[in-house]
Order: sequence, then C-alpha cells, then structure tokens
Amino acid sequence: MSSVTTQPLAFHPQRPAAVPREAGRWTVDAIEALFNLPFPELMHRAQTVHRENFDPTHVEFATLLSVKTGGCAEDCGYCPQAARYDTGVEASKLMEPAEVLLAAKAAQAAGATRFCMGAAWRSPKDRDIEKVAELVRTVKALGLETCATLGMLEDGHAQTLQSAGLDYYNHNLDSSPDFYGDIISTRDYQDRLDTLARVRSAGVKVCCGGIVGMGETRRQRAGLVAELANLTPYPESVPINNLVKVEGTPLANQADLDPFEFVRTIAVARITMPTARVRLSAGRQQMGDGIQALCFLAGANSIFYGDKLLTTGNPDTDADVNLLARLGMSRAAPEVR
Ligand code: SAM
Ligand code: DTB
Ligand code: SF4
Repeated sequence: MSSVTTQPLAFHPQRPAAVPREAGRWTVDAIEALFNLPFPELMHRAQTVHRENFDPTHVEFATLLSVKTGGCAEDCGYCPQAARYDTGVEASKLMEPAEVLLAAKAAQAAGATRFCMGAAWRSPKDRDIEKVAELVRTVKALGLETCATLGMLEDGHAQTLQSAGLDYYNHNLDSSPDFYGDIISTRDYQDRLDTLARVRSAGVKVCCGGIVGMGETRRQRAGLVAELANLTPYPESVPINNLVKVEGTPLANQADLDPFEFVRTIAVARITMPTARVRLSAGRQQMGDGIQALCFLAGANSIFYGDKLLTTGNPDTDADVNLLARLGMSRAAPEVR
C-alpha cells in the first residue's frame, strides 16, 4: 500500500495545449495507481479536484434523442442498434425538424439545458449532414446547447455542423486501444481519433468517453482514461457509460462490474480531467441511488436526463429531480460561452 499512497498525484495537464504533448501525458501506470488507491483516499482526491473547479452541488442535465434509430452497419458488441444483432430495435429514417422541435421543447420544459441528437450511422453522407444541420439550427434557436453523435465525420462535416450552431460533438473512444479489437472490428481506434481531430479543428467542443463493464481489466480501464486525458486538449465532456446489457448483442451475458469500480472510474476521470464535465451516462437505471450519489461525490457533474437514452431506459425525470433534492443538489445553469 505504501508504494501506492506515496505515488505523487501527477500534474494537471495544461489547457489549452501550449506545452508539448509529452510534457502533459498521463501514463497508464500513473492512472492505474489512482485506481489502486484505497477508496476513501481516491474519493478525497477526486472531491478536492472537483471542488477546485466546480460547485459540487450542481449537475448538468443533458437530454438524448435518437433522431435515426437502428439498422447500423457496424458491429459494436454492446450496441442494440447494430443491424447484425437480433435485438428487436426497428430501423427508422431520420426524424423531421418539426418532430425534433417538439422533443427539444419538451426536454427544455422538463429542465434540460443540453440536447443531444444521436444517429445510428457508421458515417453520415453529405446529404445527411445537411439535414442534421437543419435539426441543429432548430434546437439551437430554442436556446439549448446542442450536441450530435452521428458516427465518423469526413472533412468539412464538422465545419457545416459548427456553422449551424453545433456546440458539442459526441464520439467515444469506448475502450483502451488494446481491448478495442475484442468489441469492434468494423472501424479502428485511429478512425475515432481522426474524427475527434476534425471536430476539434472545426471549433466544435469534444464530448468523448467510453464504456466500462465490457469484460476489460482495471488496467484497460486505466488505458481508456489515459487516452482521454492525453487528448490535447482533453474533452470538455466525458461520458462514462456502464454497459447496458441488451439481449441479442454479444455482450448480453457479460458479468456485472463491481459498482465501486464504476465509481472509481468516475473519480479517476475527474482527477485526470479536472475541468471536464464528467457525465454519469448509460447504466443509471440499473445502478441504484446510493451508487449514483457516490458518483456525484467522485466528481460526476452531468447526467442524461429523460426517461430514455437512445433505445434503452433511463430513470424518470421525477426520480432524478427527487434524487438531487434528497442530496441537497440542483441542476447546473447553462454554461456561459
Ligand atoms: N453511431 C454513432 C457512434 O457510434 O459514434 C453514435 C451513436 S452510439 C450509440 C454512441 C455511444 O453510445 C457509443 O459510442 C457507446 O459508447 C454508447 N453505447 C451504445 N450502446 C451502449 C450500451 N449498450 N451500453 C452503454 N453504452 C452504450
Ligand atoms: C454516450 O456516451 N452515451 C449515450 C450518448 N453518448 C449518445 C448513448 C448511450 C446508449 C445506451 C444504449 C441505448 O440506449 O441504445
Ligand atoms: Fe452503430 Fe454507433 Fe451502435 Fe456502433 S455504437 S453499432 S456505430 S450505432
């Protein structure tokens, strides 16, 4: 234990990245050492970093809408929307602006400040991007923060979305590089990094995280966090998903991750990416209030808010409002940009 507790808490990489990348890198060893800390020590460190950067009583509410569901050509082993798995999800066409407007207004009325539109594409075509740009304009006009997750982007796509008012683009690394091939074979890690670079250079903020509970080791969870924290700069939003096991997917029968390990992942993300919004993402419905409360103590300060994620369930909005009230916490005001 002494070798763990005497491990120096590595520096905070600087933002924006004026320093050479090597100077600001987190090693997998340093991150694994954080994971290995006694739970109270890890929580204390995460709380300390959290309070230096945020009001710890505030949580951001982001609502998801699946604007184009199912029928996806990729083989992501966790995903109910992959056409090749028999999950009961029906494929649909891209939603029309009027329909999205209704959903966005309802989310705003319920208290959401960010609205994220998801599409089950490997990679949108130019004409898809034009249509999504219209959806972004529609949502942005309500005064909501906008986010989209559409798969891999080509040159010019992120720029078009940025011009339409897109604030964030979500594209997850999902796992460490050395575990990735166990989960997905139809696109590689570098494809994901390339899309993230396009998003960043178009001036759209990056929302990028991953999934835990897919059978990876603790070191591989550390490897995922290292990849995220070493992005230069690191993402503004970091969704940490706990695998939602869906019948028909290859991961349907995956053993449960110890919930404390999920809390540890949140804490380590908070310590290594101090100013990011760390989002307690998929898997909340299966988690229970106590573990969610520990995640907030560990530095999570954003949730997906609304009774559905993309195709699977999420806690009712009433339950979330009630949980925060019981904890003496409240919704964060929209960020000033
Ligand atoms: N098709 C696009 C893509 O893959 O980038 C956008 C939508 S995709 C559903 C967005 C993210 O949802 C995935 O990268 C993954 O991290 C997460 N996700 C999908 N299915 C999940 C599941 N069963 N449990 C937890 N997270 C999941
Ligand atoms: C993210 O990291 N998690 C969200 C969002 N980004 C798009 C999606 C979770 C999906 C969970 C499975 C489903 O509902 O289909
Ligand atoms: Fe398709 Fe995205 Fe699901 Fe992968 S995660 S199968 S790319 S919708």
